[in-house]
Amino acid sequence: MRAVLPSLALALLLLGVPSVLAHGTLEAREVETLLLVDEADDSFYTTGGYDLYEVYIGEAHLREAGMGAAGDGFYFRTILFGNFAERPPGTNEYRVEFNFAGPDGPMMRYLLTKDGKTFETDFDHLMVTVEDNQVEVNRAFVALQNASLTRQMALRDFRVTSLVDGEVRDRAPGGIYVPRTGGQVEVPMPSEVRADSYTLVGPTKYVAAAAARSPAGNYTLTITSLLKEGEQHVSLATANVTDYTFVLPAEAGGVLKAGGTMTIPFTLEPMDRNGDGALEPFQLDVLSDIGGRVGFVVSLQNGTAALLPEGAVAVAQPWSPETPLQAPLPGLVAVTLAAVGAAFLLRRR
Ligand SMILES: [Ca+2]
Ligand SMILES: [Ca+2]
Repeated sequence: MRAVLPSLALALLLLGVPSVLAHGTLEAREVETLLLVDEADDSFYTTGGYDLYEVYIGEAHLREAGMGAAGDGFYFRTILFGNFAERPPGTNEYRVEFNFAGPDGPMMRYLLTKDGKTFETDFDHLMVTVEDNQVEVNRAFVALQNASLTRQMALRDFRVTSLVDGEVRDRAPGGIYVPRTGGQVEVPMPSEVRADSYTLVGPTKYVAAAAARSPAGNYTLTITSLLKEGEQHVSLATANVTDYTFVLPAEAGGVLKAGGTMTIPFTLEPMDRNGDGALEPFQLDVLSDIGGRVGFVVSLQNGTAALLPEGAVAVAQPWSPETPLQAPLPGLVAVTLAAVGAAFLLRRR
């Protein structure tokens, strides 16, 4: 049985509660989408729990989560109003649950505190700033791969719930709940869903990057900021460079102003170091310090080393230093397949 009190009842219930505590605010960021706007209510400072407010979603690459696509994910950013140090006597835990659904169904991640300073969570990464009367949740991060999600999938049904010792105190969307009623008494409060779905695009809203090779074999990487305001620091990262010689200038990267562009020259040559006649592709990431990533796979294209967009087929490709750079690759592949086929037939006999 769940009753809904009119706001007048709430006013009476909370009579005597000071409403002079100033709330911090969340500044919108251009790479993020506002999902929920929930009423901020000062009663939480005395009745306990975290008061839900605005909730944003954004996408970012976190190196801590992994190289390349393994480090891509989405995050919630929000601010929780409340002061654990002044919780009602006997209170042990403030907990916030983030519910959302992907194509395979509903998912939930939580964060909780038992001391108001440190947080336990099942988010892949959690960055919070704890202040006296609020907790800024800068990034509550979910790695896409860990959640069996990929780009182009839509997330929906965003709901956030604030609980005190397991009892609901605030919902977004939804009202607030009268303490010590077992979450049965909801007080309607303004609460809006601003976006009911969000389609994952990857951490692509920060920078764009394009690679080019001149006929003389000079390579350049052109990186452009996609931001309308603010600076970001750009750097490059590679993994598994075994079969290419890849040389960057000493100062590769740096600060990129809003809308700005930088060009990085580099040298890139095939080099079959282990002599197995194949070139192992490698991953090259253009990273921005605030979360952007553009991934490339360095591989052979028509016999020439090339930066291909991540996701392009990248398997070890046959190569030898004697191979003319313009040799048509399909021919090489056909020859190799024929050789493998012949060896297989010979073995069968
Ligand atoms: Ca609220
Ligand atoms: Ca609410």
